[in-house]
Amino acid sequence: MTETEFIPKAYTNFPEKGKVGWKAPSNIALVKYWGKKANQIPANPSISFTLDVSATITQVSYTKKKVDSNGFSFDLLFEGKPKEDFKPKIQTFLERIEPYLPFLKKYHFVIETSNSFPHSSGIASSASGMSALALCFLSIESKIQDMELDFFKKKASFLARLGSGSACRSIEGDLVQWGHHQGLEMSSDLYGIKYPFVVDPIFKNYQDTILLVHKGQKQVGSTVGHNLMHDHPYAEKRFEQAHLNLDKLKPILEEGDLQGFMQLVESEALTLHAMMMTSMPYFILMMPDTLEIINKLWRFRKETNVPICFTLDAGANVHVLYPESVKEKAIQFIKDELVAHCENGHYICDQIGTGAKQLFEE
Ligand code: 2P0
Repeated sequence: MTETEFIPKAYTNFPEKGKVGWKAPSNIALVKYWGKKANQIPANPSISFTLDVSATITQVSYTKKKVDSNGFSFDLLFEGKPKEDFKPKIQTFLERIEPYLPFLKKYHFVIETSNSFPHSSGIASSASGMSALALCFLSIESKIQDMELDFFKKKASFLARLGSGSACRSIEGDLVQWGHHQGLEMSSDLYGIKYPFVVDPIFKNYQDTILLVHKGQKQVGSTVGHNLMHDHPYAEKRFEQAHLNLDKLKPILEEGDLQGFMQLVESEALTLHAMMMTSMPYFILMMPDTLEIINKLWRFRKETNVPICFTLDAGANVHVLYPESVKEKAIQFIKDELVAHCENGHYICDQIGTGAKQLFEE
């Protein structure tokens, strides 16, 4: 589909008011998105596990304005309290999505949002936050104009991408691919799609224990981070590698090849960090505890053969990934050896999830 296909036909009916609510999950990339072009177009394709526990709940009340005005009108409450510093990001999001949701200036919105994970946990909330908000606005449009479920999911992902790239992978479960890739004809730079190939059951209930090594603000925001890939000496090779890794991942997922999976996922995580270390300016986003965790995990895996591996986001926290069949052993190891490296001993037990859920519609 093209961008213009997401522009609706002229509306004929506008409800006076209503309220919608959605819960949208976070996601963790296996092949990473790092680098983008104009209009939130990714420099390379990526694939992620949709999470389950880490999620954002958003509800949007809408009331038709008495007098048409040219601007957006909204109040924002985060965990029950007005949150002025989130407003510019929402304003930019509304500006970007307005061509595709031309009803937005007709209403006043009250947006109430909260996260299932602590805001200052260093866990990306932009993916779950922007996908929940995109779903709320699209639900309102679906009351003005009918749409098919398949189109709804694509458009929700398309809109979420305009808020935050990785958010477009947070609409559906359980594996989502975003970005055009030759190996998957229906893939698109404009939205994420549910991974359509055969996946071995070993990957079905995969676990993700998120070790919160550093809960503070991220050292490098995503805009600065993606921009580091412009004029980066290794950018082209890295983008090529992401395509190759998606090709390699297909038989790994199909055959339940855990060794292949662990190797590819860890290499992707370290490559992401290597890109940040070799850019100008350069950053080290891992902390001493991040490295301690990685070394202990490798030692444990070598000694026990338990198939447990790690991945990283653009920060110091570690996502420990393993199949459900070794959950007991993995959790014991995490508690005995890794939790000591977490800030205040905090970690989140998450797993693969099935995607966003509508909570209500009034
Ligand atoms: C990912 N990350 O694939 C990569 C890996 C972090 C590390 O996408 O600027 O918040 O909003 O499009 O999606 C984080 O960047 O960036 C990210 P924007 P986003 O999950």
